[in-house]
Amino acid sequence: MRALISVSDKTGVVELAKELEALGIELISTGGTYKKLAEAGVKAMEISELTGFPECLDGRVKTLHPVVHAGLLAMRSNPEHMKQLKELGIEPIDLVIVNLYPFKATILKDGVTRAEAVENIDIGGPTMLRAAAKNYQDVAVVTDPSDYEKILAELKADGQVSLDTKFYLMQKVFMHTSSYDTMIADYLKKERGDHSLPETLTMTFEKVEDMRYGENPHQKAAFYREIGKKKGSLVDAKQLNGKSLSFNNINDTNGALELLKEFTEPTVVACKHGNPCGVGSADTIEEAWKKAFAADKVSIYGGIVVSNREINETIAKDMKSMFLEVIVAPSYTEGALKMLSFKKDGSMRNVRVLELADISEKQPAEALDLKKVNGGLIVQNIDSKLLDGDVKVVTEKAPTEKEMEDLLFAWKVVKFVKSNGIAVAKDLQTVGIGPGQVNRVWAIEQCFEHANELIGPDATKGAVLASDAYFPFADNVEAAHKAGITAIIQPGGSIRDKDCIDKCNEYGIAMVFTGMRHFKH
Ligand code: 93A
Repeated sequence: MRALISVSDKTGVVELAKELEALGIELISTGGTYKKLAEAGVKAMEISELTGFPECLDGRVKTLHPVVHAGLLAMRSNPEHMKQLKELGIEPIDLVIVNLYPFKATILKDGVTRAEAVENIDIGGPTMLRAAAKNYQDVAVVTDPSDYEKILAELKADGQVSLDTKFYLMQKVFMHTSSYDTMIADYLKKERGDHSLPETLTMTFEKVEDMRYGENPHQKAAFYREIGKKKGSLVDAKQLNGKSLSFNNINDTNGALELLKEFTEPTVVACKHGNPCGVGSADTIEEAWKKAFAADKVSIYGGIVVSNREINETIAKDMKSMFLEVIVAPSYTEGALKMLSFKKDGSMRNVRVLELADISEKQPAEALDLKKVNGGLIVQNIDSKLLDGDVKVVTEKAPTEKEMEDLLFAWKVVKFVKSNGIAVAKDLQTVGIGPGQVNRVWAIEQCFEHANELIGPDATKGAVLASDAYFPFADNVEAAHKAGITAIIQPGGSIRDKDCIDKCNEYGIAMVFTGMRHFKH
């Protein structure tokens, strides 16, 4: 039996080779691998000895030789193949242990050049892998060091690798080479600055971990990370305390973070079921936290809280008294982290505490938003804009400076509320959020009901209202007036805009149009 070993990731290769040698398997290996084995006292044949040809072009040509490939591709059950091998003086290769040049690690390195990346495109490795995998009935081909033990156990027990295992290894090869090539294609697309939606969507994701379950306990789930450099992503957050994030935690926290990125001033966002439930901005983060909490003291229970400034002990003291699922901030004071992580008796708290240093870094506008539908995928660019130029005052009355500040605050919030979405705000604090309603007036009414119930009967007096899409009818203005709303921000563009403007003028409400819609589903 002959084995060819050529690996970039040399984890466990010496131990494996020693065992193979002990089993009487003849070893052949390439430059670096050969050196490593020789240093460990394992006897192997250099690939150049097998091919009768030196490794050349800085290692670009090592195993690309008919002696190797005929040895891998000859079908043992085909007498003609075996006859030809004999005539050509080629011996079959039965076992291939190959892993590829570290293309991923190379492109993730800071300051990597294109030349360096291209040099790390493996040619000979995938060629061997594909050849060996195609001939899977006769050749066992191992790409993953975590499979070494499995094949060794079979070789020791039966003197061969089972057909079942070889079939499994074959499938693994094509998963490996296809994701390797996808990674290259994806890298090159970015290198060219090509942000088009291609005929075939090439993106590579790798598993971070299996999750306990998905959206519900009976759904299987895993978390995958997109390969490539990212900024401000939850995927790269450092978890300082608590259990690993659940499927819903990740979804909700991601939503809360994307909303938080709209703000540069100290801001806290509380989120539940993918919708913000309380948002506050202020001069200090303590004030912002107080506002986000005061906005809805009920829904925050079991919620997610994200802050764009350091969390200190004053805030942590409040937070530890409530049940929160996840907290994310750029940093924590030592005392705050202690309070959030441990109970009085020294036992661990359950809340997941995450640190994300570049929490305010936005995704590039060309980033993709993907949604799986049954049988397909709908793909769009992320909704990266907030406004398209200045807002336009459409009523006789213009908003005051303070109203304008609140209008823009509410507009930022409503962008991240599920449609039909309404956000009502006062003094840079949400006082009512109406998410996911099938008609707009219900979303508005829900806001007012919640505001009155959660904050008090006057919560919406003097507040402003933001709508993620235009008002189809003037009944929305009617409802806003009844609740005491003094200014409205909405995209405009309805055939009944005039009715709405007239109604605002009648009630002395200021209204501005953004000309931009922010549906979110
Ligand atoms: O440069 S290559 O594309 N040309 C080859 O002929 C070739 N043969 C094996 N890369 C090639 N390999 C790769 O070399 C393997 O896939 C493996 O990743 C690496 C091992 O090289 P070494 O043993 O010299 O460290």
